[in-house]
Order: sequence, then C-alpha cells, then structure tokens
Amino acid sequence: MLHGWTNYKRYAWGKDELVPSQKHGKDWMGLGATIVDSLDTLYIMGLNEEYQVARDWIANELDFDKTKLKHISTFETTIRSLGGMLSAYALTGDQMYIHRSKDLGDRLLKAFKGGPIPMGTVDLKTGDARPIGWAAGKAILSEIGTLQMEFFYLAKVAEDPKYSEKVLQIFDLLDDQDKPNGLYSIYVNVHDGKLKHGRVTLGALGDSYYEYLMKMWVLTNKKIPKYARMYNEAIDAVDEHMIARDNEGNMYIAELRSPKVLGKDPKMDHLVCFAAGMYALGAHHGIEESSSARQLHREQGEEITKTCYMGYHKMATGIAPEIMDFSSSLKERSGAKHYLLRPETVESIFILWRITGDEKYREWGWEIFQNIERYCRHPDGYMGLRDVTNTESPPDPVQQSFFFAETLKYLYLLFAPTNVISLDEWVFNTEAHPLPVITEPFTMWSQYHPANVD
Ligand code: DMJ
Repeated sequence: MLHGWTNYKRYAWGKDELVPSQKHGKDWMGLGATIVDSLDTLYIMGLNEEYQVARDWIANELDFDKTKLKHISTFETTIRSLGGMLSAYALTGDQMYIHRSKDLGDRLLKAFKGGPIPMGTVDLKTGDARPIGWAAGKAILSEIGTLQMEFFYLAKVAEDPKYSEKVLQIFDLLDDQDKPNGLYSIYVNVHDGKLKHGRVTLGALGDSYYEYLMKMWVLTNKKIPKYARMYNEAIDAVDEHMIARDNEGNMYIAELRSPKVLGKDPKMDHLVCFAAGMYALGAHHGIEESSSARQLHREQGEEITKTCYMGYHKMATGIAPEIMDFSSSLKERSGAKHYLLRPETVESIFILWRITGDEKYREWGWEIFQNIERYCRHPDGYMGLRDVTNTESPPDPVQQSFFFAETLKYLYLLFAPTNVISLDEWVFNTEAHPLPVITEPFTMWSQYHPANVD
C-alpha cells in the first residue's frame, strides 16, 4: 500500500491516478479518485498519518466545481467518491464527510433531470446531465442499479429522504419490467426504464446490479423482503440459463447473446469473479428461501472462486486475463489478455475465507499477491500487464484507484483478524467501501425508505 500511495503522493497528488512510467498524474474525473478511494483502506490499515493527509485534502482541496471533464460519470462518482467519503464517515464519525457528501449528493441528483432513470453523466458545476455518449442514448443496468447503497445510507445519516427516494424507485421500475426467462438485459431505455432485450451478463455493464439487490437486503438488516425476492428471481434465472462448465469441469457464468434465444457465449470477464463472493455471501446471510438453494449457492461460490483462481494460476505470470475463454478449457480470450490490477478474484477469495475458514483461500490470495509484487510492482508504483501470458509483458500504464480501494484492501483483510470489518456488521459497496448494517429498528429509518411491503 505504502509503495503505491507514496509514489502517487510524490508524482500525482490531487490527480485521479498515477501513471508510474511517466512519473505523472492522469485525470479522467478530476476529483482525486485515488485519494477518495484510499481513505478507508488507509484508515483500516492503521496508516494514520497518511489517512490524515488524505482526509485534509478532502476537507480543504476537493472542489466539485472543478472536474476535469465537464460531464463525469454518475455511477463512477457515486461508487468511488460518495462511497469512499461515506465509508470514511462510518469508520471515523468525522462530520466533515457528511457535509461534503451532501454537497456531492445534491449535485449528482441532478442526473435525474425529471425522469425516473438518471443520466449516465452529469456536470457537477452546472447540473447539466446527459446520457453516456457511446451508449447511444441507452442507460446501463449496472450503472442505474448501483447507486442505492450509497444514496440510501446518505439519506439516513444526513436525515433527508430526498437522497434515497429516486434511486430506490429505480429498483421498483426494474422489478416491473418484462424479463424473458427471468433475465435482465444490460441496456435500459433511458426514458422509461424498459429493458432493451440484448446481451445478458454478470460482467461489464450488468455485474453490480445483482450485487446491490443482495447487499441492499443485508444493509437494511434483512427488513425489506422485496430485495431478497428480486435477487432470488434474478439469480434463479442465472442458475438456470447461464451457469456452465468447460471440458475440464471448471464452473463459470457464461454470457447470453439474448434473454430469449439463450445462446451461450463461453466467456467470463474478470469482473464476473465478484459473483462467486456474492453467491456465498448471500447464502451466508440466508437470502434464499430454502436450505437447498443456500447450499447450492455456497457451493457455486466455492466453485467459481476456484475457477477464478485457476484463471491466475494457469497463466505464465500467475495473473488472470481481463477475459477468460471456456470454449474448450480455461484460457485467455484473444484480444483480452491484459490485467488492470482488478480486485474481483481476491474479493471472492476474501469472502470465502471469512465464511468457510478454509486456509486454502489464504494460500491462493498469497500466491496472487506475490505475483502482483513480481510482475506489477515498479520503482515508481504499480502497473497492470498488457499480456498475462508473457512474463516479459509490457505494463498497462495506470495505477488504478480501485487497486487501493479494493485489491489491496481485500488482500489485507484476508490476513487480518476476522473481526476487522466483520461481514456480519458491514457491507462493502461495489468499490469495497464498507458501510454499516442499519441495526436500529425499522421505524427509525423507515422515512428514508419506501414502505416495507412487497
Ligand atoms: C470497480 O470500480 C468496481 O468494482 C466496479 O463495480 C466494477 N469494476 C471496478 C474494478 O474492477
């Protein structure tokens, strides 16, 4: 942590991310993404001086009027900036974070622009909101379905229901949509929330919607049955139509080209590896109705974690590619051999370790950590790889902010005592920022949440 952080501080302070090979910073939001993403990790690791410097930058320097691009991602800003500051508040009780989160939350809410679906981008200074350029006017399932934990928690701690009303209604709207075979496609009509039938995946553009259905149920202390029902319906359809095995028996979650035709594309993004932990964590909390479904999901969590670990273990560098291909047996998909310092496999390894206590998970995590040290550590920070099958691979240049928020945090927690951020008391947002389970009686927070009915 200190190696990456110190170099970020030296060469890129205040920028979103460090490019170690250039000894220079790079902005894509212009909101000091590495600082907000690192706050809670520094605090949890006990790096108090470093934490204080980061905290003071948020208090005194972070300027929401001065983003790099005029229009920045509603989703990324929510999961990284809002999530990072709210988690730092939850861990420290420092009111400064509430003040800054309310300011950011007010600006992000402008993304709604009067309709039920938020625009993908928003100008934090003027409030002008627009759909994402490349998505041709469509909204994205994972983006509109991954705002709820942060804004619900903000509503509760700021004691203002305006923050949660709109984001929680998105789940209701998605619940009402026609879903062939129970499956969600990844694109949504930006005007009315109707699913545009096309690709179905738990990877890019789909992933954290499923995660937030389960985690909203846990965050709200299992008091909102609707979230459990929606999660179980979504996951039952995934189990029926997308779970697959390659010819060596590795279990994976395939993609579908359409929710109607059901043709499987035998690939799995590195991103999908989060789902192994999601299955196991949902089962750990008892989200399924039957014990047989809990057992099945725990086993699927174990099996998919193993597949994701094998995605690392089989490569020459011991690092997994961006996309795994299972058309025969597990290998890298051509054109997607790179590694971006992503966290999803160590995330699932950490969750499975906490749930099962099986030492093999620590061994797998340690092996991955050593290979990151061997192939991704450079004198001026950490970089990904362009080709995980080549031990002489050129680097992928960026020291990603989620490397601090997620990859290093999950690796650290894998070896920390199990009561440090207990899975029964905390829920990690999709960027690994922990928020506390709301344990007060429902009546005390019901005003920040629509009625507890299904
Ligand atoms: C992170 O920003 C989050 O985990 C997000 O949900 C998906 N991908 C990246 C890390 O890979």
